[in-house]
Amino acid sequence: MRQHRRTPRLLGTLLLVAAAGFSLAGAAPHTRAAAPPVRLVPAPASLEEGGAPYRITAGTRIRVDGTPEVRAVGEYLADILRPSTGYRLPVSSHGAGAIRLRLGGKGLGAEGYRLRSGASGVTITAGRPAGLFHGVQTLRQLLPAAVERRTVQRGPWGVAGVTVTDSPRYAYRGAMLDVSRHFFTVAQVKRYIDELALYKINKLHLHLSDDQGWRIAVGSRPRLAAHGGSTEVGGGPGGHYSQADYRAIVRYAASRYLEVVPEIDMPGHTNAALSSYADLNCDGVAPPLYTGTDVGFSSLCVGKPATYAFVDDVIRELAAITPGAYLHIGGDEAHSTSHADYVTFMDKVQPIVAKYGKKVMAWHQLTGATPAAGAVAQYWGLDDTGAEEKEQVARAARNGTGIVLSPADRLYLDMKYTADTPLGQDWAGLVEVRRAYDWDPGSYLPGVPAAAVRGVEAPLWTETIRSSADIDVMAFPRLPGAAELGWSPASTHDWDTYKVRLAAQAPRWDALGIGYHRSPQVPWPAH
Ligand code: TNX
Repeated sequence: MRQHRRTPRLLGTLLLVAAAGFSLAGAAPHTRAAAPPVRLVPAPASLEEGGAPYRITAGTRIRVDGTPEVRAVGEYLADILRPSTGYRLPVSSHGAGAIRLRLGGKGLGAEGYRLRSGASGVTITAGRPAGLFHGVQTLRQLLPAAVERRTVQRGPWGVAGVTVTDSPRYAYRGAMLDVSRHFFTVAQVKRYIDELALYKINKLHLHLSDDQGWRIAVGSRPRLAAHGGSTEVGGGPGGHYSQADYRAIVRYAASRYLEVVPEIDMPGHTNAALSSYADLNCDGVAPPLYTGTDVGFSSLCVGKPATYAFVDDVIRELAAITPGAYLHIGGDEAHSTSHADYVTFMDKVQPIVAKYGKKVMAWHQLTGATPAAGAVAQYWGLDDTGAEEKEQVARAARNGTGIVLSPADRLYLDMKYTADTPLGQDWAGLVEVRRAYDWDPGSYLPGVPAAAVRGVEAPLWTETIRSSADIDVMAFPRLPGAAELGWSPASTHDWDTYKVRLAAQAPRWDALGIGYHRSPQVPWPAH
């Protein structure tokens, strides 16, 4: 805790040093600082600066502990560094290596790490490979932004002398991508995963079904993908993931230490399913496919046994290809389902999730029914959502339901930044960068015990989002703020220092080809 409190002061000092560094670079362009100033997002739990910098050179080797996971993290690091530095950077579990990835250390937890850099090299130590991976993200941010480019760049490749001791505030640090309203290919999802990994996000929630499209092949129900997946908002061709595609996403996410949380939204948001199988409708008539953006008009037929045979098929097949602990069953905006039917539905469906070895995750409307043991409710209300609705969530939390916070007027990445943001919606208001960052997940919902808060998630709904460029400009720069809320100790929370650390990310996004909203709230460097 003492160390935590030291961080903001250190960051303040850093800003002064950094400002001096910049003016120097401006005055004499060929004078290159030994290492860039330390500006990390998310803020680490503890950062001590001082000592000589390390410089990566043509002779640098990466030494890894001999397990396949650690070696893979070493290769991942080398794959980032080789194209821009042009160096060989061999990865080996033998001999010397100035960059070391090692398992060990005490008290770093499932995802924590220690990074020490000095004249002789950089050592990242972690209890688990996930921690090494997060430490590698920190190392990337200690290097000049040009290291992210895919062609050979001019060095030097300095890393400031630091000791970072770091572990996350929350175990659940998520981002959601709605692949239903518009379909996104496996390659597009992988690209987003790489962006999430940069900021130590560890959950990818995929919204796989909605009124406009069913996006995952279910072998026992082939029309869901073949018919239900055949369009999207605006009437485009849609698409779906084969189970092999989905497994490839899960594997790729795992290689970046993210767990996939798949969502099948029920009982509402189900027009694509209702259109695919007539017997899921109370009147036995399949509606046409839907390509608009209304919500709340569809419902599975709660009274029919066919509904639960369907849910069993879907959950069984999805659970079999999902190594993660959670299956998200939606449960939001069931405006065409009576309250009694909603409760009945959730009482029948939650045990199916348990039967296939998974825990229930659902939007917070689930707390209006009876959440199963071990369930997690995802809050997507607003700051000014009524006290009664918040109290219902708080009561569930006090009874053991976990809470993930996605306040729509804070973390919905599809909300416009300002009235003239070309993409997005504004039903929850305008969400500029400061608003997205400047709140505390630990005290956000009155009456929720701190221990019930599992973390945060930034959802990106895609009614208006069609490409990776669209994803990027809505996610950046708000996503790193969500990541910091999930990772960094509350004691580091400070908009004035955050905005400077955030601004320093922009050259990295430029190098990575990530377009972003140049919010006037953030002191961006000149292009
Ligand atoms: C509300 S958030 C929805 C989604 C929409 C989103 C658009 C939630 C659980 N339901 O169906 O896509 O607003 O911002």
